[in-house]
Amino acid sequence: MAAAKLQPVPTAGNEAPAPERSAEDIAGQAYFDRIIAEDSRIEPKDWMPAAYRKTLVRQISQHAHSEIIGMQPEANWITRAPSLKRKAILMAKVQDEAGHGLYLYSAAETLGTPRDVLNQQLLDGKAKYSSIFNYPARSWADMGAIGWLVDGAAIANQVPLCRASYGPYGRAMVRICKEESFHQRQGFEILLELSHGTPEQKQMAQDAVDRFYAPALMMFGPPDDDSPNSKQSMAWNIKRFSNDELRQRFVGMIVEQAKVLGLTLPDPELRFDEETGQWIHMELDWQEFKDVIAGRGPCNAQRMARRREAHEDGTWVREAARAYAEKQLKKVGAA
Ligand code: BYC
Repeated sequence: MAAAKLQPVPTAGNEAPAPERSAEDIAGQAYFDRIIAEDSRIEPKDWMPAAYRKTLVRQISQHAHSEIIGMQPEANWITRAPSLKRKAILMAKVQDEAGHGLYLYSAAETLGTPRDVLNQQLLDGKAKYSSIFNYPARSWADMGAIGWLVDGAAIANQVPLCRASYGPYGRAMVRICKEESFHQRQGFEILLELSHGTPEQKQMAQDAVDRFYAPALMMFGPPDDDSPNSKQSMAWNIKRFSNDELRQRFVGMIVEQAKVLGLTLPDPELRFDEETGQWIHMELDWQEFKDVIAGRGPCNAQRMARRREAHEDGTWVREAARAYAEKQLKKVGAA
């Protein structure tokens, strides 16, 4: 039997000495700590810890990818919208999502990672995007459920991000949240109309809510004790509330709205807790959540195939834009 190799045990004596920090880094860290303690904003040219930059690029780019992939379930329904007015509204909403993706990629770029790189990570299947967009949109009522529940969950999650410590992210979120509010209302209104329509239409609305309720609650991320990034992100004032706190708050909001809709939330354990003054929801299927973010959800393969196809289709646009930019540069150079 081969002798087991002895691993060196780090002790105070043989630890590698910590790399020396430059005076600039020390001053930068002090500035950063003060800004965070004062709850002010870090801007792109400010010194920031490498881990803070990395966390922001991760979260902002995942968010941008979610907006772009999130266009697909609704875009599928544009040609099948029940009226010209509904079609126009849905088209505007899907275009808004593209805009959100662009603001967010721009915010991520201010941290030094080019958009091409972020996009390639998505195309290579290395980047995450929100679990919710791996569920199918089966009926017109799903446009209502997506607007009401998915955009509703997005607002509950994203309003606190308007106060994120990184300036470009917080500012992008302000505009996104305004547009998300319109999205949520249009979804609510679709469901309201269906739930006051024929018994079949009401059933279609209920069926959509039944399918989107649990996946919408999962949008807030894993439970707090299984959320590796929350603690640090909250200490840096990127996240202001934990995943569970926001999920709880969202459930409290939709309980009353469901009553107005005349629809029921598919949650046998839903109850109001007098002591905490909060609505308690059922335990979610976290195995399903893990499967979906690992690429094994109902529509992951379809969503990624469509995204890659759209990227290919857009090659000529990128080439034309590049050629135009080069021409403009030459003109400036010649002047
Ligand atoms: N789906 O430590 P945790 C929209 C990942 S777009 C997939 O709690 P964090 C809309 C998480 O990334 C909605 N993955 O992470 C668009 C992490 O993985 P990594 C998108 C998820 O970052 C079109 C790991 O699980 N909204 O509204 O502290 C039409 C551990 O989680 C999910 C945003 O992106 C998930 N649901 O908290 C309509 C908002 N949850 O990176 C609507 C901005 C977690 O360590 N993002 N993961 O490999 C956030 O607020 C936070 O990133 C999250 C997660 C609350 C989502």
